[in-house]
Amino acid sequence: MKDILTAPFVKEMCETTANMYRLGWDERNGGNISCLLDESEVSEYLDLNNVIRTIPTGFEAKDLIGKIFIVTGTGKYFKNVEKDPENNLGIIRIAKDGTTAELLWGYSDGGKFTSELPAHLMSHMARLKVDPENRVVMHSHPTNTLAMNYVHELDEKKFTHTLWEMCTECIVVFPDGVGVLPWMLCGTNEIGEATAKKMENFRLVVWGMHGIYGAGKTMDETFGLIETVEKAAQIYMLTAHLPRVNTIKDSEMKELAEFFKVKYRKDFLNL
Ligand code: 2HA
Ligand code: ZN
Repeated sequence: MKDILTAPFVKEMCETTANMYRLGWDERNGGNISCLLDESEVSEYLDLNNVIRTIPTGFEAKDLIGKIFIVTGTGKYFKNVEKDPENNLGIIRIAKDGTTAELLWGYSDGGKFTSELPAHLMSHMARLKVDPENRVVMHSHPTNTLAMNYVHELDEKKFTHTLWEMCTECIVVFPDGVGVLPWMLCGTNEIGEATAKKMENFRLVVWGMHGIYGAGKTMDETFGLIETVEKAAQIYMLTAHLPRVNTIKDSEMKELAEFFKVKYRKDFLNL
């Protein structure tokens, strides 16, 4: 068996959490990531018959039975993942009953997966139906995105439209737009279900006055989606209180989307 700390999926979790922390998106224990792994890639590093312990997930994930995920731990700080991956991360497999997680590695101080596991697993199920290659779900508290929640209407058409206007490439990077949920209690199955419902149509979902969820095929793609929203939100926060002299017009956004051949939410433009 190879050393799990050298596995690309462990390294990628370390690098991504460190980047998110350095960007100021994930204070204290804020944020969480889950990534779907192939049995074949994990079996190079772990004996898949060796279940360390089982942990109830609190909900049923029938579509994910047997699937393996690497997931950040509850109460753990993104700041610390790189220093001690085995304590701050875990690799779990959804057991045959669909409601139990089998711990294969990690959470070494007796801990468990993020409290947002329902939102993650439900989002994985929703995204896999739309895109069988989806592997990553990421939650974060990016500063400007969050700030924008307090001064901008939480309407997904208006919110998306404003973001699209803030950087030329936004409509190309997230042509499917941004879904928006009102403030809801986090850590519950209810917010998980609401997020997953939005994930049927969006790869990005804002949790009102809390943060954002992103989903994608790879860590880079998912990080890049959130990063682009955060950049647009930053431009908005830098300019919202100033007179707007110039803007990207809806006809220009249409031109961009057509030139780059992306399938965009036409109903989010006013043409
Ligand atoms: O994991 O961000 O939403 C901590 C959180 C909960
Ligand atoms: Zn959060």
